[in-house]
Amino acid sequence: MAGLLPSDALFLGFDSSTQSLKATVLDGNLVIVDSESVHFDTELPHYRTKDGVYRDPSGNGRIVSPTLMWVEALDVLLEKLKSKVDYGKVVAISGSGQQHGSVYWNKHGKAILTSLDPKKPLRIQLEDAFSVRESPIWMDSSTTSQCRELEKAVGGALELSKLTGSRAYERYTGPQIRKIYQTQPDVYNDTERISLVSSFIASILIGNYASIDETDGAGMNLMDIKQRVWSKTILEATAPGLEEKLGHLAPAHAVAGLISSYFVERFHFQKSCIVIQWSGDNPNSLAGLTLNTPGDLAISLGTSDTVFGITSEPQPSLEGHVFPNPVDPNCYMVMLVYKNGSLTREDVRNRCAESSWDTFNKYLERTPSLNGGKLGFYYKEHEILPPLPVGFHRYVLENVDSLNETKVLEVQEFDPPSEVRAIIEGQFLSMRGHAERFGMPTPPNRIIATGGASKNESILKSIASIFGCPVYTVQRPDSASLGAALRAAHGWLCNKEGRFVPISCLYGDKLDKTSLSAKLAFPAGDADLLSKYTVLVNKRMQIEKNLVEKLGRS
Ligand code: ADP
Ligand code: XUL
Repeated sequence: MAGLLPSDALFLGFDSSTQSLKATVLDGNLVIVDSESVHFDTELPHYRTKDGVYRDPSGNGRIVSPTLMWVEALDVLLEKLKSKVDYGKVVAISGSGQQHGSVYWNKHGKAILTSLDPKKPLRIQLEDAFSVRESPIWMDSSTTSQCRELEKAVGGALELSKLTGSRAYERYTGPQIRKIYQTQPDVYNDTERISLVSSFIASILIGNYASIDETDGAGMNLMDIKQRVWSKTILEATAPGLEEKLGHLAPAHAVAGLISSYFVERFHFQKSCIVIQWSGDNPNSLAGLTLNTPGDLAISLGTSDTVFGITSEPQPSLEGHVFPNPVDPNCYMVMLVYKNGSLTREDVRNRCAESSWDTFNKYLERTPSLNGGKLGFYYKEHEILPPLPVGFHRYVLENVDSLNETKVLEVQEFDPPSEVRAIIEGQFLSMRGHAERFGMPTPPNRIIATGGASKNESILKSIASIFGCPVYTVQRPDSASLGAALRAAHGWLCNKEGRFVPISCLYGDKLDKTSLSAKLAFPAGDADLLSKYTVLVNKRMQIEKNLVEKLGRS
């Protein structure tokens, strides 16, 4: 683009997410030339995961994934892609990892990484490289006591949020590390290095430990978000000798290293191919959606649902998260995260809509907006926002159309079509309520929808009505691997120029000619309906507050 990228070069972006490993390949004009994926449950069935994870049956909130499964997925994906993509043309690689998940290398980790044998698959060679074989992931909620300890160490939850960008969350890596240190001190002591999912796969690609990038590093409760360095106070409160195990932080656009000879010899990558720092899936989606206007929001509907935008003046608070922006050092990313996203929608689809998205959508279209006052809260997993345990709560609000005093009745069940509308309206009313409370723009100028469920037009239409703004989509729902490929190109350019270059230089005014451009999917909904939803948002937030007071984690 604008001659800044070589026209015959390729840029490879990965996304190691909860349910699959995906890849997107961009050419020098930022046009997608190929994509591929490996679905964990179905393509690697010997790990016996469900949705890519193991849930502890005792209900203690422990959720992990087998670390080796991610390694084997890389073996399989590179084999699948090699007949379609000339790896010799790839000049830069980057990737996304599900945020917060952590990998624990044992004392042999570095030696194994630096001596990989190109004749053998990665899985066989990395089998004995880890001190913890099951990586805690973002869905875990088993570290509530460690969260409170870390908050106490810096003077409270708000103080921790001001320092690191978030109060302590169970899934964040700091509390996870502390739990391992407290419950398995030998395992902690045997750990040479701790990686995030993002820096873990970057490490395999460079054949050495890769740094954690400053953006994904903000999802650990360990990094001073203003200075972008580890906070010594919190490291000490987490576990002894932690700084050495974490290594240095690096900016997202930096080069992690040259690709290792393993990939040059086994897959014929060129020796000069560089690996750009990997980052979190949400930050890379922000890059892939080219989100650069403070009034715009993105909604990602993957295994988790997230809402994010940008700001130059972040106000870290008791809700939501602040991360450095991976493509703009002067700006931050703000985000809300829900654990009950696609898998909880699938549960309703399977129970009430014959396990079919078509039937699900038919029910959504057939039921009236506002659902005749039927309002639902569906937590199939312990929720992050609000911090409520597993459980379903259904209410009927009388006179929901009249905006007057309404009576709220709790009920046990809804008819199937109403249940479908209740989960969709419930999820997006909650997003709107919390986004407003977190200071995100209302209504946004526009919403860009991404993630697996963003291909569902009936869901997009509900978003446009509830938020009162137009909804856009991009060419493919996988913005995290697309964003990673774009960041590979960005990092390549910064490296070539020897300085940070604004990412917009890659596409200039020709965004429409690339695979990054967004298209209008639905215009803003009706204004009268929007004002009714505004009333409903407030009522929902009141009911939610009562639920949190009664049942919430503290
Ligand atoms: P992740 O990257 O977090 O693993 P994805 O973004 O790949 O997840 O999204 C996967 C989810 O997309 C599936 O769990 C599925 O429920 C959802 N999905 C796929 N197609 C549809 C559809 N037509 N309508 C609603 N949801 C869908
Ligand atoms: C973000 C989060 C999830 C994961 C999903 O804070 O926990 O969105 O990144 O992969």
